[in-house]
Amino acid sequence: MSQISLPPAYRAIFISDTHLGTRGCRSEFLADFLRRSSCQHLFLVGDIIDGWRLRKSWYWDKSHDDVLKQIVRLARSGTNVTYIPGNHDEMFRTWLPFGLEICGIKMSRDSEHTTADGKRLLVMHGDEFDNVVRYARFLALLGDWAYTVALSFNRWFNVVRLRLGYPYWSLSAWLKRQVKEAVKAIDRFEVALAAEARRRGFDGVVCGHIHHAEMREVQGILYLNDGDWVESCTALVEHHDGRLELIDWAALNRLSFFQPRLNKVAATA
Ligand SMILES: [Mn+2]
Repeated sequence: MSQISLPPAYRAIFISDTHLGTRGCRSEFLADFLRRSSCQHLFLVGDIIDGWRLRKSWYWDKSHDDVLKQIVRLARSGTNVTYIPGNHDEMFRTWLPFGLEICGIKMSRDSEHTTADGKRLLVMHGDEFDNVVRYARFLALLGDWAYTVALSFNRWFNVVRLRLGYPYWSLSAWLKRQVKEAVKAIDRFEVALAAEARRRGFDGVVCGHIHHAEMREVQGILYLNDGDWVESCTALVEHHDGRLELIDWAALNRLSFFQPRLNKVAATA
């Protein structure tokens, strides 16, 4: 309770692509981040609750509840919370014309935010520009370890192919091509969002959707992607002087990304 009297740590926090309701969500880390963070403005930039999973395999545990409780707690303690539905929580989009507000959380198709130093930012999920991101984007995010695993797999894969009378097929060459295409797709996405921000007279754009945190200038427009809480644990924050920063919560806290379920750091309320 003593935390409530402290000034908020950040002016604004932007998170997206948490995919609550799926096993992939790093909900313990996210609940921990929200519990230990405070801000004047919290933007939930889409794909927060994964409604697609309602039709497939829904997964929900206490830590998913904790995330929602932390968001409601922030709203109750004076944080302006804006929820921008993405394509995985599009079920909320049909309700937007009614001016939906739940537990003090305002829902909006897109939004805007002006930083302390006067930068006007357009805030949107980004799936509106899906037509430019057709490639398997996860390939662009494959780390060295995945590549090493793929290469050793390739060796055995071709041993089997040879036995079955098929010619050699290079997985690594195929992967390299895919990665190149995925990188190009991400670039097209960034350019499309920057163009939209410029068209609407903004200095920058905050988005998510492609699970790839980034902060750079794209053709004179500030492109800010807050990343995700599935493949990484990233958030975009605005400091009180207007300075923007990407936070990697897992790296910051030296949390092991590969043993999240064993981590009990968020288990205490
Ligand atoms: Mn999305």
